[in-house]
Amino acid sequence: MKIFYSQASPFVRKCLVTAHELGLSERIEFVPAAAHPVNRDRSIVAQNPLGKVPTLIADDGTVLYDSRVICEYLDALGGGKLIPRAAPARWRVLVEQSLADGIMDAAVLARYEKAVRPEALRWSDWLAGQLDKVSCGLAALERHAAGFSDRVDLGTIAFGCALGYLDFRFASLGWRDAHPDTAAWFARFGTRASMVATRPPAA
Ligand SMILES: N[C@@H](CCC(=O)N[C@@H](CS)C(=O)NCC(=O)O)C(=O)O
Repeated sequence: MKIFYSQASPFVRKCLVTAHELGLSERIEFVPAAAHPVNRDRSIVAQNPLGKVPTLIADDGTVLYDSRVICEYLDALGGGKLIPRAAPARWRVLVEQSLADGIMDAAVLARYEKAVRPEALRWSDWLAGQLDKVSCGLAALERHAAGFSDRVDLGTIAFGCALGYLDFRFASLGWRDAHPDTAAWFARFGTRASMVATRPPAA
């Protein structure tokens, strides 16, 4: 299978960590792509009209997006170890993924606001609103992190990728200061081979 990817994307990283944890990473071929909300990469658009990464082409040609669908596909292929089948664990893990994805969405939009939008068009309240989503998301994560123990599933993988993206693009937020349980958990989780192998490039 092939994945349209960017090393900087936390959503791509979520899929790649998932693949690593399932022993599937060797089966994935990387297609470098330049996903951009304005200068849209037509090579991605040809497969996924949204033009976003990650986009996965399965071996039978099926095109899969977005990252949630790709992770579910990989989990099915790899034996279903990362998304529990039964309630309540299933819903807990899927909501955790939603929270982590929401932190990533807000952080990516904040990044675009700072790095893509022309300075004259920037709106500081809008940026503050995105960063407040990140902050509220981190507060929710902090309430649960002490209970994660050594869990490895789509919920914890997604949180790991969200925190890794904050370190990559928003180190100045200093999120660890007010979130000690999350920081302690991430210090362990971030050393997993799957996380080390998929680290974003130096900011
Ligand atoms: N909901 C999507 C979000 C993916 C996403 O936002 N990817 C960014 C890169 S981190 C992208 O492709 N941006 C290009 C664009 O917004 O057009 C997913 O879970 O895969």
